[in-house]
Order: sequence, then C-alpha cells, then structure tokens
Amino acid sequence: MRRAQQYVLVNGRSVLGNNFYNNNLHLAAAAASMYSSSTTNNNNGGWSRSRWFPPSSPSSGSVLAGAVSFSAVAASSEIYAKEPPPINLLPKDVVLYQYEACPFCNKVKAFLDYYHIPYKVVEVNPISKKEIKWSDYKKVPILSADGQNFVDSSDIINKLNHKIHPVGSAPKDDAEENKWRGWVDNHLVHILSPNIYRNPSEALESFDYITSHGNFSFTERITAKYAGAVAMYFVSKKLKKKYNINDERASLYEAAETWVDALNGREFLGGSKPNLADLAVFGVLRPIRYLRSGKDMVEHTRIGEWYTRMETAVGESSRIKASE
Ligand SMILES: N[C@@H](CCC(=O)N[C@@H](CS)C(=O)NCC(=O)O)C(=O)O
Repeated sequence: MRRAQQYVLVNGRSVLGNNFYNNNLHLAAAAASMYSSSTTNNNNGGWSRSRWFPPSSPSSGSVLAGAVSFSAVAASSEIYAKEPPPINLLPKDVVLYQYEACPFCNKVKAFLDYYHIPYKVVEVNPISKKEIKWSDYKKVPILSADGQNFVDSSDIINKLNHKIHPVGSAPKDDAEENKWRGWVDNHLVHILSPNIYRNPSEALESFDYITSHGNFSFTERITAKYAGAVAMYFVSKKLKKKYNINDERASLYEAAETWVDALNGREFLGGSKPNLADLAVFGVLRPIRYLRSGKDMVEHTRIGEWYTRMETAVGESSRIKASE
C-alpha cells in the first residue's frame, strides 16, 4: 500500500489563506473544491443514456460517410464491448455521492459504467454538503452499495472490483496497473486544474461546466461561476508553483505522451481490454476532454486513438436518471 498522501489542488484554505473565505469567494472556493484533491491512495485494497459531455458535434458529412462511420463504430463497439459482471454479483442499490466534475468521482463512474453497474447519483452541494451530513467523511466520492458505505475513489474501486469478480477469478494484483493508477492520483490529477483554469476564458468555460452540472441554487450558480473563475485563475497560478509546473499545456501533453508510451503499442494498458489504470486515466480526463484543454491535448498528442477506444469500451453510462 502506498503512503497516504495529502495534497491540496485547489483548496482555497491552504492556497489563499483566510481572506479567501470572504464574501463570494467562499462560494467560489466551494465550487472550486470540486477539483480539490486531498488524495489518500490505497490501491490494495430504466438506465440512463446520459453523458457528462456532449460528444463533439458531428460534422455535416455525406450520408455515405455517415453510413460508413456508423458501421465502423458498430464494429468497434463489439470489439470493445463492456464487461457486465454476473448478475448475482452486481452490487445493489448503488448510490454515488459526488461532484459532477470531480476527477476522483469520475474515476469511480468510469468503473461503474464499464462494468455496467447501475447507480444513482446524488450531487453534493459543495457549500452546504447537506447531502452527506450523515457521513463523518466530508469528501466525495462516497459510494453506498448493498447497505455499506465506501470512501476514497481507489478504495471504492478496489472493493467493487473484488465484489464483481467471482471467487477464484479475481484479477491478480498487477504491478504495472497499480503503478499507473498511482500515477493518475499523484501526478495526472495535479496537472488538470492549472490547465482548465489557465486563462480567464478557460476558467470561465470550466466554471460554466461545473456550475451547470453541479448542485447549486440559481444565485449560487451565477456567483460561483464568475467568482469561481476569477479565484481559480489565481489559484491555478499558485498550483503551478506548488507542483513545479512551468508550462501547464506542455505538462498535459507530456503526461498524455507518457501514457501512450506506457501503452507500448497495446490497445489498452490491460491489453485487449481496459484495466483499472485505463479506467482511471480515462475517468479523470473525461471531464476535461471537450474543454479547450482536452481538445488541445487530443490535437497535440497521440492520446486521441486510445481515448476514442476507451469511449467505445466504456460505452453508455449505467447511471440511473432521477426520473426513472
Ligand atoms: N483521495 C480521495 C480524494 C477525494 C477528494 O479530494 N475529493 C474532493 C473533490 S474532487 C473533495 O471532496 N474535496 C473536499 C471538499 O470539497 O470540501 C479520493 O481519491 O476519493
């Protein structure tokens, strides 16, 4: 088990000090805490059709091109089909307490989606946190399943992974997989905030996403969007220093290239199917993929093909919509 490591990615308390909690910035900090990340690593241990991001809008190609690409997608989705666990091993009554844009929560969702485990989502209000009042643990994700509560994204995934694999067929502890899962928690997540809040327009784009998907009242939403964008723009500059990031885009591209190198020609780190490291990298990148930074990353690195394979492999979300 790796050493528990605490770090503050965008937590206003440590980065900006007490003044940060004045007035609207309190709200912004709370919104921003969706990307705050105190990581405790522990690697040992009717369904909706919703997506968090709209897929990039299809270009107006010809009907023929459309038909060809449709059959290509159909063929590839068979190749990278999901892996539904045996029905008797499916965890029941799964509820994920989350922030929509939180990278750790998105790691868990990538796992649930890939294994076709239906789950409800409770969007936590980052300011009041009233939805998790019952819990002593005050971060997200928190997952309840089969009447038990689990905390910490890696731990949640480990426990679920054990649950869904029949005795004797549990995947072996894989050093390479563990190494890259650790890389996600200890390296990749640090690079995200400096990128998505890189300049005022990107900070606004990110907060537009965060506040439109998060659990905010109308006034909170407006305040959090603008105050949050301003605050996080400055916070992201501090984070760059803290994590020795000179050029945030260069670091993002480097991380993407490092990951592609790790694949070493394989379709997935797990070979012909994604493993938990593939799901972790995909999970934390999913909230940024269609933001400016994610688009740049795909344009300037070789990660795009793997990412598209992952989108196909993970497929539709198994999230249960509130109305269903
Ligand atoms: N090690 C934890 C980190 C969880 C975490 O730091 N979550 C952030 C949201 S991304 C959080 O809840 N921060 C505290 C807050 O919002 O007050 C995990 O992997 O689940």
